Amino acid sequence: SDTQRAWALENLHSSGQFRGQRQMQEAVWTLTPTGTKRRTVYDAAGATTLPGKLVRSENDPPSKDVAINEAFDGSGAVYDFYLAKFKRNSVDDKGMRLDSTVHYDHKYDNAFWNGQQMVYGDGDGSLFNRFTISVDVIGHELTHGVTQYEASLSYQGESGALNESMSDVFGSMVKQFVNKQKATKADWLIGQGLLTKKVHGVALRSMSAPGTAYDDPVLGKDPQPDNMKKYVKGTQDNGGVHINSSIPNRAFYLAATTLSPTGYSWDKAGAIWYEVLCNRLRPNSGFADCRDLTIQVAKDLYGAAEQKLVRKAWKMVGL
Ligand code: ASN
Ligand code: ZN
Repeated sequence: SDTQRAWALENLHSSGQFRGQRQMQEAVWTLTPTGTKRRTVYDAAGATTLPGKLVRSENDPPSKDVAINEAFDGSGAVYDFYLAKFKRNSVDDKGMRLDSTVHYDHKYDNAFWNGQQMVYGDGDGSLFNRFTISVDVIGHELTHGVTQYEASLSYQGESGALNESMSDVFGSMVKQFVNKQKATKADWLIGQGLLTKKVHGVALRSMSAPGTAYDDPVLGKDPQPDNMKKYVKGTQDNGGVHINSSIPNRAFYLAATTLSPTGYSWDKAGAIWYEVLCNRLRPNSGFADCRDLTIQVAKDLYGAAEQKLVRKAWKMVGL
């Protein structure tokens, strides 16, 4: 089949027998039909060399290692979500392979997209569990890849907080898609299950009630603001990209639940945000730009009633 020929091309390339990376990519794209998931999972075995040892590829049986299977299944769910709801064919919309590395470093308390692949730590077991445990976190990391290929939001200040927010918005929708949850039935938490039982908290972040996800003697209190009036300035965290992302996050939560009171987040709000991410935002766009663009796209896609609800959602977070 074409798919098998595409994989054969990639294998030839990996073994150094094929022409250039670019030509190889183009050959793979033209041979791989939309809807073909191409996933790999690697094991860093506690080290930081990427990608590590290949431990699972498409069509392989499940591993005995739960983190390997969660990375594999989670990236599959993210692929399925983007294709089913936005007709998007992988991170680059050209069928790009989804590569993940698990067991990165020792007791590593994070997960990240490195510009080419996902990377997951095991957590220290004291504060954090393994980072593959929450499918919204997998959706969050892969959406950094989508943003890189689309709006390319600069990772600092307001554009960086929008970049972070897009990852939470689509990560949360991935979880709602997997759980078949309507907007008003979702918990709107990011990273539920990631904090150990020892921690006083329920998740990494709350999109509906920012600032309430945890309050713990070791971790401190969830620092996220629920309104532009409380925007956190400073140089830490690239100007608070993981802090102030809660402001556009809550605008999305309010838009999704009011635009689709009996439906799904992606029905209207998700479709608006997706169009804005892919075709309207620019690398240096800020919160007010995102507000104006989502208000405009609500009118373009749906009409005046929807436009009014999106305007109201942003107004409620001080924009
Ligand atoms: N988990 C974090 C994120 O995806 C890692 C980072 O700071 N880039 O935003
Ligand atoms: Zn992120």
